[in-house]
Amino acid sequence: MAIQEIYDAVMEYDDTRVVELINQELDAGTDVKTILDEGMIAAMDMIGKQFSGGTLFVPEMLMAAEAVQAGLDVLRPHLVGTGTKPAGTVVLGTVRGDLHDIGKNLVGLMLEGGGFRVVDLGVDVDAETFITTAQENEADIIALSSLLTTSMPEMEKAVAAISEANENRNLNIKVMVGGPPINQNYADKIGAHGYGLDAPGAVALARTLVGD
Ligand code: B1M
Repeated sequence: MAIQEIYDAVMEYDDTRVVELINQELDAGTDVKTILDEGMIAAMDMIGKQFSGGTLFVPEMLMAAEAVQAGLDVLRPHLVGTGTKPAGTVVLGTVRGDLHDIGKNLVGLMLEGGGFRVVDLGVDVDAETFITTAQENEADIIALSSLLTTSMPEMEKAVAAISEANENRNLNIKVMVGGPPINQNYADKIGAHGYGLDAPGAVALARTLVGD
């Protein structure tokens, strides 16, 4: 059996098969990161390319995303540690106007696996909800994800609102940002405290931001 079969099952939108194959790979001792990178993320990349090329459309993208989500649910216990005291609390979400959540969920899983307590607000989240949730949970970090060039301005607005809240409400919340259209330059430009290229990068960054 090969990781290729997981890739193929995502490409065929077969969530039952994805779950079955992942369980088999886990039983065989395959590394979780290999399953993620070479099976599921590689398939989502291909789906994106086909969408860009006009050979595949939104319903198919959604079905592939559902297959990946089903796989992530199986991997969750293997990514999440049993940690005692959390390394810090992160309020996580995809910014307003953006409904993509697979990468954000992956970041959340890896943060949990890295010992952080994660409060996941889901998708299409406005700046004030991020701030009030962070206040209520005494969070150290707000983590913003954006997949669309059209939702990047919402990220900028959220970072500005968090920065204002830090000043006016006497808070000390760090902001980290990520997602495919985001890069270090953009993070610097909008005044974020850090940029995570991918889920492991987000964990390393979160550790730095809480001073670990
Ligand atoms: Co959409 N979509 N989509 N989509 N979609 C993209 C993003 C797109 C690049 C496809 C394309 O054109 N090739 C394109 C955006 C173009 C752009 O703006 N530049 C696009 C578009 C246009 C759209 C719609 C507008 C399509 C339409 O309706 N005409 C629409 C928008 C809806 C909305 O949000 N308002 C739309 C809808 C959808 C679906 C609902 C069908 C579905 C989402 C389902 C879901 O998420 N539950 C979907 C999908 C699946 C995709 C692609 C194919 C896959 C995204 C994904 O999950 N990747 C995507 C093309 C692609 O990326 N290849 C595409 C896998 C995931 C693991 O990677 O999200 O990059 P990623 O996350 C990574 C890193 O970026 C990083 O870590 C993650 C793991 O390593 N990361 C962070 C992410 N957030 C982070 C935060 C951090 C740190 C790191 O710190 C806080």
